[in-house]
Amino acid sequence: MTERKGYAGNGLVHVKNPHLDSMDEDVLYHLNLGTKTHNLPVMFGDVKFVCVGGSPNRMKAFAQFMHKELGLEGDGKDLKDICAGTDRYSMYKAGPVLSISHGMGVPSISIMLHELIKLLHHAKCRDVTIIRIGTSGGLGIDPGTVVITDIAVDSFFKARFEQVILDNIVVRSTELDKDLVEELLNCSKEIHYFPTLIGNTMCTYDFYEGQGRLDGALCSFSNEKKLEYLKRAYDAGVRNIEMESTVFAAICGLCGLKAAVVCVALLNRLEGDQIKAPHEVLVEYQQRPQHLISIFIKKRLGLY
Ligand code: R2B
Ligand code: URA
Repeated sequence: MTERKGYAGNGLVHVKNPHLDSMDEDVLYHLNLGTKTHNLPVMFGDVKFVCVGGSPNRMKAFAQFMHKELGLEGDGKDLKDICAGTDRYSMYKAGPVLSISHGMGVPSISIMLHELIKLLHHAKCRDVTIIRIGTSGGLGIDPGTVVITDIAVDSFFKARFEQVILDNIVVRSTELDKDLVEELLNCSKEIHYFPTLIGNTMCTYDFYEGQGRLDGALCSFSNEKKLEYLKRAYDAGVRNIEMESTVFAAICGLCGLKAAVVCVALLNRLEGDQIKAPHEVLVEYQQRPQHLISIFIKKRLGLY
């Protein structure tokens, strides 16, 4: 069974859970927020852009960067972690931009997205665009290249995400917003110091064996088999590999959120497995998707 995408004609987030209405309180446990303990509409009602990424420090840096770019009052340096009461995720707000970490892998981002989307629903947010800004392994592309995901695919190069619900497998579409992809590519034309391209992104359940690496604690395949698989992925249009895009696309799509995935490639997987670039180089690479998204947000707000 394939589920249908959400339709949010009024711009509101579409939660598809009949049980929520009968709950007198909703505790967003992993975010340390709740409908009785916090005034979510006041705290978050003006959010229009949600940016998510794996690392808490990177998402703090992004919020500080956006604070400056949007010319907001005060020192962006003292932005507070809204989820400070938990060390599962961190969350920062800079005007209409919410910046949240999601940890590594499908289960981690999935928990965060359930609670984030309920938060946007309780806060009555409208017309929210959500973007994952992350890192990835490139396929046949230079390290430092930024990939805007066209289609998020699984390890079989299929545009699907399989969610086990009770003891059923439910197949969900991983379609992303095509217009958003073009809008982001247009924004990338303003930036000349790194290449940006559109390609398919493969999402895996593991960094080592799951991404065909030879350098994990376990490996049962040869270099030839690895390269044969990665080349087939390349021929299927895959240009980068990461660990969250399919579930991100599936959940956001079902809830009527316009979503995009923008990841920088830290290495070219056809040339190796280990990430050996110096720390400063990796830090600069990770700022590239942030730079692109800042132009996108400023253009949307009429500030660019
Ligand atoms: C990219 O980087 C992480 C693994 O190093 C993972 O979260 C991902 O998708
Ligand atoms: N993140 C991944 O998931 N894979 C890589 O190779 C690099 C970053």
